[in-house]
Amino acid sequence: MLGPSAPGFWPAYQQSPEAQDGQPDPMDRWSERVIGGWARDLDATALFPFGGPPWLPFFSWAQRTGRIHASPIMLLVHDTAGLFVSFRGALALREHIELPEPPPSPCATCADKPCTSTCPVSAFDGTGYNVDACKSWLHSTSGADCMTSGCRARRACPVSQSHPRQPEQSAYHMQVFRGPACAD
Ligand code: B12
Repeated sequence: MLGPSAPGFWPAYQQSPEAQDGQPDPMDRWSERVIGGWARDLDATALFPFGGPPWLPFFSWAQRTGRIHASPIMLLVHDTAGLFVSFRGALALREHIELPEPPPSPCATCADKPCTSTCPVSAFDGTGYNVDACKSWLHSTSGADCMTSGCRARRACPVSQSHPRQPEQSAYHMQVFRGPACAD
């Protein structure tokens, strides 16, 4: 499973033709070109988290790596990227590769679990995700902080805080997720 490596990913992506051509879905097209090229070189099959429905089960696959876990707010959490873990694609290889023993979930030793209490509209209750409440907030003036710096619950994760993800990268994804602002 392949995800962006911070902080180098965002500036490198910005130099790509897809980021500059003004056409729709630049990052998904970047992923298809780059990961598709690796797949050809490795005689592997490229798989992508977008392009659905139906969606390929990236959430379940991520948990099966052993290195990514369900957090208390049911977003995925990684030992070094924290709640900022995400995927641009995956490679289905023909051969089995040995991997080192995965570390435990960082949430197991996280006493305060700030992700559970930081969302300004309590969109995560531990069992589901209130998408309407989140999007309404993002469309309001008060939601500017989440829009420009990224989801506050994901940022609150102590592991995310030491992960050098660029705010511009979060802003891009929040914009895609929220959609255009109302015209009034
Ligand atoms: C649809 C979707 C959404 C929808 C709906 C989400 C919802 N209602 O919960 C919307 C558009 C709202 C959404 C939003 C976001 N998403 Co989203 N989304 C997806 C997508 C494309 C499909 C999910 C799906 O339905 N898969 C199909 C099902 C069958 O497969 P599965 O996911 O493996 O299914 C299993 C899990 O869902 C699991 N499961 C379900 N509930 C629970 C509960 C528990 C407790 C557990 C353990 C498991 C579990 O059980 C299922 C069966 O095995 C995935 C990518 C993908 N291909 O999976 C990204 C994905 C899950 N999203 C992701 C991201 C980054 C986001 C956003 C943060 C985007 C952003 N702003 O940057 C936002 C969240 C809002 C925020 N606070 O910022 C990341 C995960 C990041 C993370 N750390 O968890 C993914 C993997 C995409 C990626 N490219 O990396 N998303």
